Amino acid sequence: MKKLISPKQVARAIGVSESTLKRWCDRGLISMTKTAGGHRRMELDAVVRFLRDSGHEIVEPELLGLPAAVGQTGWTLNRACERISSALVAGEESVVRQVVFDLLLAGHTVTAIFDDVLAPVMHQIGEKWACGEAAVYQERRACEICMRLLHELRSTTASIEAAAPTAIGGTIENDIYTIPATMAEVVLRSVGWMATEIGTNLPFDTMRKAISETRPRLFWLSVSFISDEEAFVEGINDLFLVAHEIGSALAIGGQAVSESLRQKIQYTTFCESFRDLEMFARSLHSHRSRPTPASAGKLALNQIPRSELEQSVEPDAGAVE
Ligand code: B12
Repeated sequence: MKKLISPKQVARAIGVSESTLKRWCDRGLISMTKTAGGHRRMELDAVVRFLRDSGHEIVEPELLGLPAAVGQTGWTLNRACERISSALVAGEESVVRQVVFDLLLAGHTVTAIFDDVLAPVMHQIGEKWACGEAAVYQERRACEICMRLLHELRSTTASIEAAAPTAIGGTIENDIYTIPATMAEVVLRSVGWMATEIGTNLPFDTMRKAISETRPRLFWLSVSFISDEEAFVEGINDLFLVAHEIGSALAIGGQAVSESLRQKIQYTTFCESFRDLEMFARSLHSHRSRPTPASAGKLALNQIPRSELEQSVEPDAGAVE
């Protein structure tokens, strides 16, 4: 269930009056829904998009459930990698969340954050572990913090439309890498797909059954560890046949699939990065990203004279929501 936020909370979080915030909602500048009682409510994703597109500052991020320091620092991607890498090894979870939400507010997509920040950072942590600079518990704690962040980003993506194309996915038998498999789910949800991860360490027969029974438009497979290459090649090719029959596209990615292995397997697309997956998903289903109200022909926020933006409206009868 998506967490909904009231105009009062958002208004305080971004330092404007509640009536101004309500007027922006009514002008469609911030996507909102209304409760049965007619009260306005917003999703965090809509508020993040409004802040990103309007450049409006955030003064009390905690009111939106975000770390207190969000919105105060601009990051180059390199600086963000350095800060997240040291914070992950040190177990500073709120710092990791803060930098990632700063990047989202600065306009970076989850796909770019995964490819250009979190993946390189996890590689660095692998090197620190391999050369003894990071202990096993620090690597594992970093993985847990990363997984909680991915679930938070999953719950922050906009609600998926009922008619959205479906996708399911996971990892093969003996592959317990949840991070890249969950990143694929969040990337697909961020471009409007009803994507559901069905788990890790999945035997091929149950993946074939999942495709036959749920008939997804897309099946993704994250391959970070292969225990038996021969069984892998046979399993993937059987899976592709079933997917093809059903009309499901098979997208594969992962560092364990070497060039020579790729020659032996069938798939619809092989993705070197999550950008590849996002582009493939968009090509399959041109997700008309929910127009930011500004871009929907309504006046762009920065085109509305500040005086007009600040004009207050009559609060609703029985106003405070
Ligand atoms: C975290 C980690 C683990 C964690 C995983 C935690 C989790 N919940 O996911 C745990 C502790 C489970 C683990 C276990 C092992 N690990 Co490990 N692990 C890592 C580490 C540090 C980071 C991996 C990661 O999350 N990367 C982040 C992802 C997003 O990046 P990526 O995989 O490069 O993905 C990019 C692309 O490939 C692509 N992509 C990847 N997957 C997908 C999927 C789709 C659908 C798409 C579209 C794209 C895509 O997009 C990504 C971004 O650009 C790596 C170091 C490294 N260099 O990667 C070692 C590493 C991969 N592990 C290694 C090893 C050896 C192991 C073990 C075998 C150790 C052991 N003896 O037990 C086990 C195997 C476990 C198993 N059976 O699955 C070695 C692999 C060496 C090799 N080449 O084979 C590495 C390289 C460490 C090292 N330096 O030696 N590991």
